[in-house]
Amino acid sequence: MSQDDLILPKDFPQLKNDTFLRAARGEETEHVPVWCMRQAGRYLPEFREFRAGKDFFDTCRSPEACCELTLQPLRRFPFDAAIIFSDILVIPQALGMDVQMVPGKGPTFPDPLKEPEDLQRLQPKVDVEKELGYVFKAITLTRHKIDGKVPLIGFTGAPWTLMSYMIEGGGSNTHSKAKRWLYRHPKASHMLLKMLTDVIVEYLLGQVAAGAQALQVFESHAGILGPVEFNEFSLPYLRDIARRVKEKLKETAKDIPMIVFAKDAHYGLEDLSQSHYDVVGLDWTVDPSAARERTGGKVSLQGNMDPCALYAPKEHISKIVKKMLEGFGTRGYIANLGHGLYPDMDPENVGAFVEAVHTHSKQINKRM
Ligand code: 1CP
Repeated sequence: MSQDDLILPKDFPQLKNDTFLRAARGEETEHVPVWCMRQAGRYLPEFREFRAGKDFFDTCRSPEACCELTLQPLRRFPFDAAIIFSDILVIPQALGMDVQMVPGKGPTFPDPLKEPEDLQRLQPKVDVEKELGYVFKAITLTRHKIDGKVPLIGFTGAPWTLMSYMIEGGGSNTHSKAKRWLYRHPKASHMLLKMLTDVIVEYLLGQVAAGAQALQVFESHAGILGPVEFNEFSLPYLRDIARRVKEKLKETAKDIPMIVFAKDAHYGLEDLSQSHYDVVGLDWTVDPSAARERTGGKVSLQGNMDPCALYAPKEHISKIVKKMLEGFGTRGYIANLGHGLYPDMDPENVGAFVEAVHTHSKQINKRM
């Protein structure tokens, strides 16, 4: 038997905890499920030890390494879902761009897109299986190794967020180079966004075929857009992705919940709740009960404790969690942070967060 035969996407172990999937569909659960964005990350000493001395994207290209890093947080905490270890910037790489992870600086594009002519440098027709097959292998391997403990989430960056990295060449406070394109080159911007959307749809379908049991789309840079630009350059593509992925999955009879996380796009909450996603992820700037009211029971909600609340003493974390649960209610709700964990966070406090979600939600459910 070859190495590839060992990780075929079939005969996966039976799922033992489907709380996360049921909450995503709005069904009743005994407790509120919880996971954290960046749960596989540098706040864990075992993560730092494993990653030490290795190139970030080399790690992403190793299915065994991605599997190990995905499983690490599950050995410590009773999370109700796992997210595959990878990065959103593997898509610009698949389109032919060079992206490096520079320690202490973050992702860096040595040769970012500058003018619309630069679009010609991108691969016009990406062979997703060939360019991103390593992510699919990581997902399949992890589905086997996770042994049905919890569902595995696949993910992608959304078109606008990826476009902004491809033009900025890395992280940015203003995103003014990328926004310049929206105002000066709207046609080329739409061309690029459409190109990214097509690759993303195939990429997500490939992740499901490989074994992903839910999908999250990260529009991390939504907040840099105003409502008008969001409605023109982000929302239509987010919608198109969910519509096309769902349409295709219908043929396979697979029910895969889709989550959209458009950070800081509070103005877009009503629209996001009617954009074919099952779950809308929220950052911490949105009040839980107001979010419920504005989304009118059309979707499940995910989020949204301020990650920095994890710096508080454990008893205080417990109180914050209780209030958050009371605001969202315990049905159709997945607890998470409003953004990813930071490297200096104490794993013990992450544990306290998870425990508080489980304990308080069980108590609230008992009272009902
Ligand atoms: O060496 C390291 O470990 C670097 C830190 C790191 C990690 C752990 C990066 C660099 N990426 C990741 C993994 C990662 N990235 C995951 C793994 C699964 C998990 O959550 O546990 C996920 C889902 C991502 C997604 C991602 N990458 C996003 C969307 C989520 C978000 O934070 O808004 C974004 C914006 C990125 C880009 C990125 N990758 C890494 C960094 C430091 C950044 C942000 C850079 C910036 O814009 O300043």
